[in-house]
Amino acid sequence: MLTLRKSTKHKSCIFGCGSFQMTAQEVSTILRYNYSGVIFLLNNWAYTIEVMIHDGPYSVLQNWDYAAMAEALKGQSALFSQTVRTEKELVAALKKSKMFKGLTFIEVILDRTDCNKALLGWGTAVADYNSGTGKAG
Ligand SMILES: Cc1ncc(C[n+]2csc(CCOP(=O)(O)OP(=O)(O)O)c2C)c(N)n1
Repeated sequence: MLTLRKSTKHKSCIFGCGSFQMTAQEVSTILRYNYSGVIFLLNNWAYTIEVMIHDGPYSVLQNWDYAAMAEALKGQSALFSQTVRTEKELVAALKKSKMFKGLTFIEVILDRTDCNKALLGWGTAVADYNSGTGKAG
């Protein structure tokens, strides 16, 4: 997260909700140092990489209110925090962010199984291998 260093260039980073739940407190540090840039939080409510191998209850995440959480960490620092559900909302949020001097936090709501074909294929191959029916290995 600390790649969001003070800089004249606009930096951004992208987090999955699963990895974010292990490192969320770093947003507090980023705000404390008044770093600017954009954090995109991709919220698909799950460890989707695990779901693609086997869809078990242990891959479900407690669905935090991520945008509100960033607000709670704000203190005296400048923060623009927003949840978006559509491309239109995302574009509007990015337009606002361009005018904003401070940290932008955008929570992007995704479908639980929204992933690319490569991950889908990889998950199936790993699941086959794990069950002993696959050709991998
Ligand atoms: C340092 C470390 N701790 C724990 C894990 C276990 N782990 C594997 S996937 C994952 C989270 C994935 O969830 P997310 O970031 O939401 O991405 P998604 O799979 O939904 O695309 C975690 C914590 C890891 N890979 N590395």
